[in-house]
Amino acid sequence: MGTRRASAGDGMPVLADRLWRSAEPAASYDAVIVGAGGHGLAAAYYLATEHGIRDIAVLERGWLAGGNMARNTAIIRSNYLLEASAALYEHALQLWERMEDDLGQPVLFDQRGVLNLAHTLQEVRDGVRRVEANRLSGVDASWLTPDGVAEVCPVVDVSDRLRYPVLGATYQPRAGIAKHDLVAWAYAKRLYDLGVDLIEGCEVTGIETAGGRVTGVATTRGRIATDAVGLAAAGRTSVLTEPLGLALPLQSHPLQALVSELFEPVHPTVVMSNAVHVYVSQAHKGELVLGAGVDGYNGYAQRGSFHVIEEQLAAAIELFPSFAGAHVLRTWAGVVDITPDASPIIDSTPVDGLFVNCGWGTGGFKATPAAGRLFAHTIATGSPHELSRPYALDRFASGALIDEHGAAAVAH
Ligand code: FAD
Ligand code: PYC
Repeated sequence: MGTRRASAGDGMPVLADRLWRSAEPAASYDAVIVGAGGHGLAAAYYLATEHGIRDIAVLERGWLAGGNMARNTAIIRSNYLLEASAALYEHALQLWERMEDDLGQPVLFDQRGVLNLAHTLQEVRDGVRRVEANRLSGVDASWLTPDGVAEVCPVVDVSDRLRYPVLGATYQPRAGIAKHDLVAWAYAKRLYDLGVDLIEGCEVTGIETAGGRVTGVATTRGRIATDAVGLAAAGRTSVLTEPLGLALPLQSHPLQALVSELFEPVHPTVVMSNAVHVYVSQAHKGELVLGAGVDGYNGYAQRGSFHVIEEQLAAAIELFPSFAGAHVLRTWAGVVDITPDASPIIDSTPVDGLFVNCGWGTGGFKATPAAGRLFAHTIATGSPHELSRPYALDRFASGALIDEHGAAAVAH
């Protein structure tokens, strides 16, 4: 098992672990998936395992999981407000619960629970409403008082000294974190076994059509013929669809996170705070993992503004005074694509053979297995899975929006 350095289409260095095959592209495939993040890999996996389609290329402009997949903070939960979302994210959570068995690889899914703190009376009302809605949807959820919060996570300051004291929290015990890079490797290794080609350093530069249907893709490594293209290119979907006259309701924004140096286990769960605005967990290795909201401007660069980092550190210290002595080890950013209702799009398009999976914004990691499974269904059958029907493009024309800005729990 060796490693290699090569050059991606945009000149970025590529470090690819040879545990999987980064294949040479063939001249044609039954299906092409654009993007080797979690969603693209999972879509290829379900196309192969549930729909018998194995002649697939997953094309990646950079390297395996070099996008948001290995830049996210790995929080997995299903405590969304609305029925369509609870159904989608709960389906994902159930797939997470059996992922290691399905893929035969470790992904370190750790159901350590998530707390969404409330600091104002309105947040208390919204949180209690969400707990009740979750229970009606079959999602595990309860409302905790400040003492209950301290019991679950003793390092949170629940005193009334805070600028915004903790008034309570929603609690989902089955939520947790996984190790995101292991998830990508697990899918990649299974795809290798299934005979799917994963091609790194291969940027799709255009989608070719004739008579209103897809005929292939232009790439930095030559033309590839196919009559089915699935876009799982978070943050860059519209770049590929706009030349076809297909404008999508998406905005791309940088989203940052950071980790501290390593500590012994001190933080047993995941804590998210909308009002003070930071979310914190402790990684398997021991780093404190902190994130906050998106940068306010649109952009495609995988870096963000310093003031966001400053504010999230201030918020963290406010809620977790014992973290004041921690040092920042590393900061980074990804590029997330956001829809007007903070919910994703999984659909076919007016171009025959072109399918989109996008708009997951700040919350698509938790959806990875479900997003892949539902997207594969759409690609293989040409019609939506029952769970993804509400996530069609036409909701932006009909007005049947799925507004999850609150339960997205990260400022947009
Ligand atoms: P990506 O990994 O971004 O995959 C898309 C891939 O497409 C990339 O590898 C990219 O290089 C490739 N690509 C793009 N254009 C082309 C092209 N033209 N040709 C070929 N390849 C192309 N979600 C949660 O649920 N929980 C969290 O805790 C969480 N935290 C986050 C923290 C941060 C800092 C960030 C940035 C995101 C976070 N998210 C979280 C969101 C989540 O990471 C994304 O919604 C999700 O990863 C998107 O799906 P993906 O994994 O397929 O995306
Ligand atoms: O969707 O839970 C989430 C999340 C946490 C951090 C970023 N997104």
